[in-house]
Amino acid sequence: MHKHKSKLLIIEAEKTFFSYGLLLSALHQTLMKFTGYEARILLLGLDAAGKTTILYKLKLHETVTTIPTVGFNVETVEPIRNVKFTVWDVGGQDKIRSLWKYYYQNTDGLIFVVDSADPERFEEARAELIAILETDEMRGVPFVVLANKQDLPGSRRPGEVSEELGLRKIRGHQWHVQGCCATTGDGLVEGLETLTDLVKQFKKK
Ligand code: G3D
Ligand code: MG
Repeated sequence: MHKHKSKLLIIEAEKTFFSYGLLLSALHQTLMKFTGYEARILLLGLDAAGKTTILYKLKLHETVTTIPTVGFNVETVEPIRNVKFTVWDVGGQDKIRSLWKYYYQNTDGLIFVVDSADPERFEEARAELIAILETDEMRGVPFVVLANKQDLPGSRRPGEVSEELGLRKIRGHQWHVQGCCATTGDGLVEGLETLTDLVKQFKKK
C-alpha cells in the first residue's frame, strides 16, 4: 500500500516536471523568434497583478534588481541574449513617475498584466495603461494585456477585461488581450507568441 502510494507520487512529480519542461521549451522557442535583433520588453501592471509570478514561470527569476531610489524597484532580466524584460509596479507614487521615462526609451513591446479577479481596480489599471501609452517614448509600441488569474472564481473573461480597459478606444497601437493563469502558466506562451508577432511587425516599419 505504502509502496503503491509513493510510486503514484513519483508519477505525479514526473508529470509536473514534464509539463513544466514543455512549457519552458515552448516559451524558449517563442523567445528565440527574436533572435537576430534586440528586443526590449516592458512587463508592467498594478502591484499584485502577477508580474513576479510570471517572471518565475518564465524561469526568469535570476533577476538583477536595482533600486535607483527608494520606492522604485526595477527588475531586469535577459532570458535569451538580446531579449530584455524590464519590470516594475505601476500605480500610485506620483513622485517617482518621472523616472519611468528613462525605462520607456527604446521599448519594442509592452505586456500589461491585470488581475482579472479584482474588478475594483480595473479603473486604476485602465488609467495607468492609458498614461503609459500616451507617453512620447511609447508611441506606436504594441502591447498584450494579460488577463491574469483566470483560475479564480469570479474572474472576468478576457473580453470583459478588454471592455473595462477601453482597449478598443486606443488608437495608434496594435494590441491583443490574452487570458492566462500565471501560477499554472496557462496562456503565457500564447501571450508571448502574439507579442513577438506584433513586435516584429512594429520593428519592420
Ligand atoms: P506582482 O509582482 O505583479 O506584484 P505577484 O504580483 O506575482 O507577486 O502576485 C501577487 C499574488 O497573486 C501572489 O499571491 C501570487 O501567487 C498571486 N497570483 C499571481 N498569478 C496568479 C494566478 O494566475 N492565479 C492565482 N490564483 N493567483 C495568482 P500571494 O498570496 O503570494 O501574495
Ligand atoms: Mg512583483
